[in-house]
Amino acid sequence: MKALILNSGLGSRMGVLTSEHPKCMTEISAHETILSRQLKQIADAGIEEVVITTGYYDGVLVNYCNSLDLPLHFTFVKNPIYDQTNYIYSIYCAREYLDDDIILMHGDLVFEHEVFDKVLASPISCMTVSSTLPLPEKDFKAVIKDGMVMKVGVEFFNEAMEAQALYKLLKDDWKVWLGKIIEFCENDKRKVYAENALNELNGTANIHALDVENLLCSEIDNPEDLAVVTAKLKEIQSRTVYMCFASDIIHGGHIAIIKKAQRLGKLIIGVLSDEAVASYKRMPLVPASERKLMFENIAGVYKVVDQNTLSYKDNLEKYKPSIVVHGNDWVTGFQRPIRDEVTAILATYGGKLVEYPYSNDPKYAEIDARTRSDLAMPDIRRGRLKRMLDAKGLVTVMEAHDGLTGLIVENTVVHQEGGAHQFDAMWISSLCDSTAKGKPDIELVDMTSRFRTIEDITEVTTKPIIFDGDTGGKTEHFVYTVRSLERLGVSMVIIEDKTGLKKNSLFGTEVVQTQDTIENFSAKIRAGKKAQRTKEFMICARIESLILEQGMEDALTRAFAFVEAGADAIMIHSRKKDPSEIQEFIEKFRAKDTTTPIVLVPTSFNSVTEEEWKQRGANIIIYANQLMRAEVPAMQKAAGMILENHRAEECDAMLMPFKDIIRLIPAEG
Ligand code: SPV
Ligand code: MG
Repeated sequence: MKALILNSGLGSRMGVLTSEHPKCMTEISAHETILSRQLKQIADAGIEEVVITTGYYDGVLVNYCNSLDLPLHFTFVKNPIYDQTNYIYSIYCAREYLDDDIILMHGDLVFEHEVFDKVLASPISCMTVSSTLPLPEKDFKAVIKDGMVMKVGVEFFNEAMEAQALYKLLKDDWKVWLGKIIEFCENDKRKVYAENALNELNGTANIHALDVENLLCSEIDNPEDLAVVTAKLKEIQSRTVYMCFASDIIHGGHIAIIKKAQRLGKLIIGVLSDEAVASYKRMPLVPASERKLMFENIAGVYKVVDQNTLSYKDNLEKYKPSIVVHGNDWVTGFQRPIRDEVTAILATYGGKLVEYPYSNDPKYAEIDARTRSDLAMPDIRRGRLKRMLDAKGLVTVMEAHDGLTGLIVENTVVHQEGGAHQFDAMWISSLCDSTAKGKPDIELVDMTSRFRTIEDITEVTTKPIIFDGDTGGKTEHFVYTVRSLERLGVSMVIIEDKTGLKKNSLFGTEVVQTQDTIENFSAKIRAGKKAQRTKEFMICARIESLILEQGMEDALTRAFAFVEAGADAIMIHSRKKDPSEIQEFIEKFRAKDTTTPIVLVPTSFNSVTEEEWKQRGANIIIYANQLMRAEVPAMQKAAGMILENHRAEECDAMLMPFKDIIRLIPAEG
């Protein structure tokens, strides 16, 4: 594609403004002329070849273009009789350079970027018109029929719209018009507009009327026009544009949309907080403070600000951007409510939403997949639980006991209020790991086997892992367990203050269970903390006092002692349906310790919502066995139905087709 700019005219109506240079060099703002603006827009669009017809002050014009230092290749064609002809003859003089798709514009035309973007995006030949501006008395109007330009001239008032000489002309259409221009000039019709030749073609040049309504697209004929255009440009240049980003990395697709947004005004970028990102996809790899730095270092970004919620409300009310830019992917799907809120707020103050097509380029999907696979790496996975706790205050954890349940925890998403709700981490329960192997939960399944379960899960997932370490075993063994878990990328081990043959807590006092002494258990914690090699790994002390009916005081004394010994978190457990003893513990613990994370396993006391636990001061909620309890009755039912019916047909309705199960399993390239 080539650009053709017609600059042979005298510009005599501009008065002294054109006494020393051609009209196109008239300044329209502190740092641009009509021509420098046009050329910059052309270069930004990736067009490299520019043909400029000259006449009046051609030497000044050539030097000026070259001094702009733009990535453009110029061909200057002088119309030797510019003072006796119209631009139809300038085009004729340049005809040998015009064998391509052409962007044609008059040299005195000023248009805003959005207009040029629309022209460039047009799949067919087009001319800019306005359905909203009044018909000018003496300037171009286009007669339009079925959306196509039939005639262009100053004399048409019927079925016409205001029109500007900014065209995109596909090669074949341009050929038809240029042929007619040549015919005119060779028959000595050189003092008319090039559009007079077009008008004889009766619409066969296939030029579509591109309605740019009130967007700036005006020619400058006299000082009054100049004043109007300058004022409008000032308003355009003061516009602010808002975009929000949640990504960890910036790739070419982001840069392309940022560049487009920058053309619409001063670009403010909102960086979504870690908490907000984690609430709708996953904990970001890069914290918000660093993500902000990335955007601050992109040339031309006006300001980078925090966006603390998925909702744009706070920032739209604070910054009142003239325009919000977003990909069109949120027109449907779970982000729709966010979009609806944005459009409603913009409407309150006359702001505008601009949506660009969402890039489905496989190379960006590949970058995303690569980022995801990085998340699975032990060093990256391990530290994310701590960061998530800092960012969200409360994290939710679901039990996984094999690769498949790991995938379910990894991928189950519920869309609510414009966000995507999912589990933050996985719990590798001793109860479910043992049950999956048909064994009792008495530390019978040895660590080698437990680690194998972790690996089955880490191979196919990315979310952080909390490991149920039972009693932690002998202190001398526990120190090895800590390092093995760190190597596996586990974020936290929870060990319970019991000793001897451990039984599952849900049995409570129905079975004999012995609580360890504060001294012994504190020593185990200390040894574990000393053994760990990574700074993010956490050891959580689980207190069994309420399970074993030792009272609240005992629970609290232990909790403070274990924190003193180095525990990174405290888990308090209960098997009562009534949550009040847990609530009392949190209240009393928080009165003295406001920071150590509190972990809960609300299997029995399951009526309290996550939000309420958060308000009370809890930080980690573990759903410890629900997936196992869901699968066992389903399997028993299927087995029973087949036995009853002596065939599988009857139970088919309750079964998931295997093709759907297979979809859960990622194909690794
Ligand atoms: C587990 O899931 O193995 C636990 C939690 O330790 S509980 O079963 O509630 O004791
Ligand atoms: Mg357990």
